[in-house]
Amino acid sequence: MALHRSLVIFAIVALMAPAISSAMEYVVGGDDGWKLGVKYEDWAKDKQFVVGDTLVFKYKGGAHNVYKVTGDEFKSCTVPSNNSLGSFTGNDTIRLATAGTKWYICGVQGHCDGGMKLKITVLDGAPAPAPSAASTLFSKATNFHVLLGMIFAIAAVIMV
Ligand SMILES: [Cu+2]
Repeated sequence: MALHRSLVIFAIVALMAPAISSAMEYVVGGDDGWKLGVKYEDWAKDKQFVVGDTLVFKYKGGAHNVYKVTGDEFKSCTVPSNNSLGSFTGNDTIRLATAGTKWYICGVQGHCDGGMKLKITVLDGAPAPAPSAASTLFSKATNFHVLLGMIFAIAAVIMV
């Protein structure tokens, strides 16, 4: 009986794990957060952002802020008159709702020119074709994970 229960729990965990990991939350800049002196281009380059993921801009409240801008505003470090991201709390969360290129800057005088600018490309929620061998392996592992979960779920049902 105890064995059956643990199998069912294992199956549930195995089935849910890929779903849980599908939406990512990214703290912009990692441990550095959102501040001067961080190369956000370098931070973003090895990450794959998809619709549904979340960006979190972490900074000391009052020291910085975050504006979503256009590509032209990004290039010229122009702060828009409206604040499209809501309040500046130092823990500003942005859900990536649509695919495409997104630009964010700090609106404090001189900070965008000083490097506080982030450009990312957001992909559609559907899994993109894996370009590298490592990614292919990972996606196969995920499929295997689901399959394993299903097998255990079926086995558990039969055994009960
Ligand atoms: Cu700033």
